[in-house]
Order: sequence, then structure tokens, then C-alpha cells
Amino acid sequence: MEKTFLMIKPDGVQRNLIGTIVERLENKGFKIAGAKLMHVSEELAKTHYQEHADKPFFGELVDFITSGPVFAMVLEGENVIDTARLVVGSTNPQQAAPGTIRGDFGLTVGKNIIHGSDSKESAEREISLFFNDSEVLDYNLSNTDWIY
Ligand code: RTP
Ligand code: MG
Repeated sequence: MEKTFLMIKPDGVQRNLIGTIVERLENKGFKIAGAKLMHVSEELAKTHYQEHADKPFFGELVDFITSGPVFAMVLEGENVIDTARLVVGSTNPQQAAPGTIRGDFGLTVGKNIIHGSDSKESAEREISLFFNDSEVLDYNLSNTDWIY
């Protein structure tokens, strides 16, 4: 099954939105294969956002993502990479559709609450940057023998 990487950025954590965001992702039907609260080092931030290294906002982006804890997740589901990006919404929260995470909670492009991988290649790269193999779990959600 396809996997993607999502990360609630420091602004989302500071605004106590972890529960609300995870609830939306679970309600959508995605399966959580891995999750953790962590600090992003400067080195990891620069590697993660290396495609933006030449952009004028790169320094600010690295400073912001390392400014406080993030909540990193691996989600699993059919077509999860593209569908999670739809749930996340457009990059600029001021243009993101209502009903999306950025549309409902984001304030500015620099503080847009959450990151989501944008392709199969980025998803694989980002999952392996943020998670060890042992932190991405393979388990069955449909084992309901215990419900009577
Ligand atoms: P992300 O990588 O964080 O999921 O966001 P994205 O794909 O929607 O957008 P991307 O183009 O990859 O940009 C990465 C992050 O850089 C910040 N940004 N700031 N000041 C600016 O003009 C500007 N443009 C982009 C945003 O926080 C964006 O999420
Ligand atoms: Mg991106």
C-alpha cells in the first residue's frame, strides 16, 4: 500500500492542533504507520527542503522548521500521496480552500501548519529521512475479534 510523509510544523504544534489534524487524517480513512514528536536539526531541515536551497525564503524556512517540535507521520492508503495533499490544501493558506487543513487553520505561506510529500520519490525520500525502518509499522487494523 502507498505511503506518504506528513509533518505538522511548529506553528501547528504551538497552536495545539495535533489532535484536530490527526483526527481529520484518521477520519479520511488513512492508516497511521508511524508518528512521533521531534525536533528537526538544522542539517535535517536543509536536507528535507534541499529543493528550495536557492529560494530567497530558504533561510527563514529552515529557521522556522527548527524553531520548535514538529509532529512527523507516515500515513498509508490507496493514492495517499495525492489525496493527503488535497486534505492539506494549497501552499498559501490565504488561497487554500475551506475544508482543507491549511484553508481552515493556516495564516500565512511561511506558517502553513503542515507539510505533505508531493510525489512518490519525495515520499520515499522523506520517510527514510525522518523514520527508521523499525518506526514504520506493518499491522492490521481490521482485527476486531475482541469486539463482542
Ligand atoms: P511543503 O513542502 O511544506 O508541504 O509545502 P508545499 O509543497 O505546499 O510548498 P513548497 O513549494 O514545497 O514550499 C515549501 C514551504 O516553503 C514555504 N514557502 N514560503 N515565502 C514564500 O514565498 C514561501 N513559499 C514557500 C512554505 O511554508 C511552504 O510550505
Ligand atoms: Mg513541498
